[in-house]
Amino acid sequence: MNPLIPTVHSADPSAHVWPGDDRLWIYASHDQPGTNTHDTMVSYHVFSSTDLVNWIDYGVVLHLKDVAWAVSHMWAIDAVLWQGTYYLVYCAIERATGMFRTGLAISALPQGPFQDIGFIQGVEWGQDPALFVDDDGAPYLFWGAGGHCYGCRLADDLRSAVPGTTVDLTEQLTWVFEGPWVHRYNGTYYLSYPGLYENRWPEHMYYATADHPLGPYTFRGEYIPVFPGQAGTNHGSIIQYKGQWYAFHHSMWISGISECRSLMADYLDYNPDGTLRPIIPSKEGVAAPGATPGPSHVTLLLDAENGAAACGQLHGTRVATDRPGYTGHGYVTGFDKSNYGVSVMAQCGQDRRYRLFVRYVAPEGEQHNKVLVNHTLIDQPGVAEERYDKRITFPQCSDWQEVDCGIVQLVRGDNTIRLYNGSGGIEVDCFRLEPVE
Ligand code: FUB
Repeated sequence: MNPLIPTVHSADPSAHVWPGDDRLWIYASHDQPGTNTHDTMVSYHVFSSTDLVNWIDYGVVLHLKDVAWAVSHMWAIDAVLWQGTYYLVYCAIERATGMFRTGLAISALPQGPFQDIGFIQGVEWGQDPALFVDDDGAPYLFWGAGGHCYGCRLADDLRSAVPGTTVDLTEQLTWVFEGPWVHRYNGTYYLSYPGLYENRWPEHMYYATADHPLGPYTFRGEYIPVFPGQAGTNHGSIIQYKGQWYAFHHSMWISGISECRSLMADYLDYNPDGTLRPIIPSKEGVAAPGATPGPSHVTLLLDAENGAAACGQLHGTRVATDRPGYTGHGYVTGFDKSNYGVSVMAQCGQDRRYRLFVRYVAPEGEQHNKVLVNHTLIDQPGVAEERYDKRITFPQCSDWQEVDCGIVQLVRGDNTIRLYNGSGGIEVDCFRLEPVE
């Protein structure tokens, strides 16, 4: 159902299906709840699903604090799997020049977290990047802002524009304002983009087609009109998943605030002549073929080992990878001194109750650890009343299992979850939060 991701405010969805992976991935920018400006955007989220109804939110995957060259405005993004590495392709204002740059950040896993490796050389005012890899393996970058749109061929390391290949596509893309996205259908290149009809807000979604990624493009019209509850902006991606085409975009359906957006998805179809059938954004939204449609269920999965890269922290503990079966990049071990622990950050769009699970092993016997949610010790159901000291019991186990820590209240914005004690004897893989409907 729409909004697709009701639990956290996110926008500018770039949807991808990676080879050999049956999940659909969305890379999205993040709006702080209650904000009335895009200028405060500082981080990105990643979501995955196999049915487009049940989703995993991996939390913050890149934050401004970890991008040395950037000062603000972490706006629209894209992602690419390139030579075995996942790249987040994003934009931000460069500290030295005040100019939008197109940053690259890398991860060995599609869900991040991503580590910045600098910005693409030869691209100026590189807002709203989209990276398209053609069938022959050639990478192209598109970007656009303030009523202009450009494209270029990228070098094989993605780090720079190939000199002499940049084309100004603005005149070919009627009403273009920003946010290009390129996909291919039946051998034709489709460049879709938010545009301002007669230079007036809000944005419509338009598209143009070409026989080559860098054009020339022919304007084809609108595929998402302005709709009730739309934000001032719209921005989207088009992709085929399990045989069905989808358009991902955003609205202000939950907040009613133009800068506090939520992801949307609708079915997209082509006419026999290859033109797109315009979409009316629907409450029903989408489900993958064979899946039961219904309200989206978004699990927050926060890997303990991500630490500061995901706005969490390792308090005296360390990351290990020796024990197989962990999620993400590893797990956290070394809880062997008083108050050693680990914390993760959970972002929410609204105050919401979740059931919290911790995935762990405790081979040496039952362990007792404290769990804080936003500076408050939580009680395990049925255990807390028996004792004064609030602790969660982690039964002995030598293979990964989850302990149910009960229902916790998260508040809109940033929430810190911390597990600590210091008795040793435990290794922590991840925190799973299931919204209580
Ligand atoms: O999300 C911030 C900005 O709003 C994006 O970069 C634009 O495309 C618009 O969606």
